[in-house]
Amino acid sequence: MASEPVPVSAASSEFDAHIVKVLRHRVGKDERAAKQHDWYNAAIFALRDSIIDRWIESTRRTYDASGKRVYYLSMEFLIGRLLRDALSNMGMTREMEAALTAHGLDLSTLEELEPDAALGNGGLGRLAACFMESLATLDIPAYGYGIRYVNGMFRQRIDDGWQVELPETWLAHGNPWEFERLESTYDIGFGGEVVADGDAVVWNPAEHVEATAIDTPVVGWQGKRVNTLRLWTASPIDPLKLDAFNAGDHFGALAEQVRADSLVRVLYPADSSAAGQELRLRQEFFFTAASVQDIVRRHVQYEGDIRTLHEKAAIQLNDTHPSVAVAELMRLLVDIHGLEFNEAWELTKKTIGYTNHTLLPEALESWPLPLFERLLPRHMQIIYAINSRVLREARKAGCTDAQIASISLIDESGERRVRMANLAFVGAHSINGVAALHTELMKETVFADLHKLYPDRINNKTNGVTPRRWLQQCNPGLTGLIRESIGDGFLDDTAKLADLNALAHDAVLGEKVAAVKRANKAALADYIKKTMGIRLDPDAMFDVQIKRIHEYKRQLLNLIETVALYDQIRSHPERDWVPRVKIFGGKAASSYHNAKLIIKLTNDIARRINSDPSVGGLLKVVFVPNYNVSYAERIIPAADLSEQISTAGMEASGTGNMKFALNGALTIGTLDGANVEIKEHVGDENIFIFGLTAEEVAAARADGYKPREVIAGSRELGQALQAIASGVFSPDDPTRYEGLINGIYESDWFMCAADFDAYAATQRQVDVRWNDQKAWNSCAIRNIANVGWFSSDRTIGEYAREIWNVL
Ligand code: 26Q
Repeated sequence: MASEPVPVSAASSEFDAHIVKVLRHRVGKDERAAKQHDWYNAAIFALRDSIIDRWIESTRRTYDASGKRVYYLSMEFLIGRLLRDALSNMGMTREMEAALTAHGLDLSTLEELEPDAALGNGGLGRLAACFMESLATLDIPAYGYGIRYVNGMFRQRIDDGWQVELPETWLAHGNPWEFERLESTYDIGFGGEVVADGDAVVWNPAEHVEATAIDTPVVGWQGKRVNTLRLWTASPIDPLKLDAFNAGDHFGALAEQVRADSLVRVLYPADSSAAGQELRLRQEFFFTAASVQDIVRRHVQYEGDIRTLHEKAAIQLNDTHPSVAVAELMRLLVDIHGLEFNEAWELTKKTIGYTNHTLLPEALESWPLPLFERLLPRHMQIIYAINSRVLREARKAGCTDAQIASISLIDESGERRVRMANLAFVGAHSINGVAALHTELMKETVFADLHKLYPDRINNKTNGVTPRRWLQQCNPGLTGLIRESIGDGFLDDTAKLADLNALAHDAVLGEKVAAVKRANKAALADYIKKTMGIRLDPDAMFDVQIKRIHEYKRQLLNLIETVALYDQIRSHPERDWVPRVKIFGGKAASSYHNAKLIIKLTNDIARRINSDPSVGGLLKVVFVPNYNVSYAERIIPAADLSEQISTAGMEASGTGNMKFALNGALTIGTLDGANVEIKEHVGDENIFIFGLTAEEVAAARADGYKPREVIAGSRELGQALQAIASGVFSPDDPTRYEGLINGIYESDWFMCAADFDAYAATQRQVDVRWNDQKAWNSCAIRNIANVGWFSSDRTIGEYAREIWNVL
């Protein structure tokens, strides 16, 4: 970090004068002494002042109109950096640049000082961040509710090719975006017992912690509205037990502090398998209870009557992580506000909506009943009461015993467990999937019986991404070119990108799009050279797979094909191969052995291929360390080819797929998640689809799929697998990948072998298209023109009209 004082010069504008004043009075430095970090803080504080005015005005407007508010409850918000986003949405980027230039400072340098707010794992957390921005953009009064983790997503280091996890200390230099609201503090209880008090029921928790709100403003496009992201932090009610301390028990005296700290200490770094630890359930209840109490408190304070809650509040559950909200809201309505159970139940359902993000059985949350009962005894009673109601309805509707067992909130098949997805389903009036295919599969698989019982509840809301961050801010070159071509309308409404269709065959525009891409690739190549010491050729095809590492996402399929291609290039050096750079990035859950092995394999393959002179620059492989939101903002604008190759039926939606297409990359992908809808929008000729469909995958599994037979029928595949398994890429430990590859021979649950030939053949079609640059450019334009529908503004508009009844 630069520590040189920055040269002094005179203030050149009103805004500049404001920054200098802030530097002096809030940061406590004058221009002579100020370091880069002081200017960074001053710039944000100065910008913040304008944001606060809009924030207060937005809040007032909602109160005055007594408007309905949306409450988005999410364990994760993967926000990334805020400075560029806030400046751009406030329309103050130029002003800021000018003010900083007057002091010899560079905005992009200051932007790099901001740590990523990585309070999320991947897709689900990033979706929540895009949604917050679109809610503000559409002028919908909304609060995001979550946890202010002290350590968000871990930082990934690669040591000798292996992932090493390090804590990320994003708060080390303070956080200029946040506002602590000590007045918004709630007592959250755990454990204890439930006693009868006349007709009423009283829960006496054994433990208490305080939840305190810390707010961050969320600026919508053009600063129309500023909403609130409210994250909870925890503190002990009695931080230091003085009697214990005085009695000499210094550690015991601090136990409460430690217990509170642990609730907000870390984000669980798993994104696809339920961790199942007690601390996770405590975190879920902590932030959910604080949020629901805050919502109910606000409603009663302003409306007086709890019975109108559903008219003024829509609570959306981002997956099942906050589904204890169903029981907590029931508890507040019945135990605290004295409603009858039936009335409370109707009110709860009208208020709550639930979004499902996964069908993977191992990711469906359920808690051992004894644990749940010990931690939340009153909620357990309420869940039993809800269950008996629901099962009565099921009986009346004529459900079979098997159907009743699958609808029940309690899984009785082994040790008894509370099913959080069933709880969320029965407690919500709307249950939505995140892409059309995913929603259909929800109806046919996990929720089949619940869907039969409540056929009006499941609906689809295909995901979207915010075009401000994922086009305007990350790709100013392309944004400028689109403005020159079709005007500014698309900035307010991405549907207008469709005007580019008229220019899809304009060779001049095609070349300009390619020139922007070339510049973005050169910038990425520079960055990779600087940070990793690897030289990439910006004229090669940048073929990119960046996402969490998971077997269902099939980074392994990409790697096997890479090895096969390497083989081919060496065997047939005379052919005119398309030069490719294969870029991989992503984190593995700490406990996910095979995911970590896939990272190591990527690095082993990279080392071997990159140092082999016989491929002569035709093939390079890079694994970029610590992939995060900021890295995505560099890579996506520089990608030619977007890898979206999950086993069909397993990726609920995907959102990276949308970001790449919006930035003019072509997709190679399976008919999975939102790829299906992307294909419908861009047209079959402008996307490379391959592989089994979800239905075919299910059929193959049911019919006793035999990967060995498939491998025997594909020489290329067999050779690549043998090379990896026999240690060609791991001479230091030749058996390193034996188990991994054996898994493909033995079961191949994710169908890598089944899809290999189709994938490899499709990659060769990609080469053919690349060799016709005019055709490639025209496809890129078609992609940009036709993915405007995947804006999160469209998605949020649908939630607003069809689920929340706002707008
Ligand atoms: C649950 C219990 C205990 C510990 C961790 C978890 C946990 C945490 C995060 C389970 C799942 C997640 C995250 C899931 C996720 O990111 N899903 C993705 O959501 C995206 C937005 O809808 C989709 O686009 C992706 O397809 C989906 O994989």
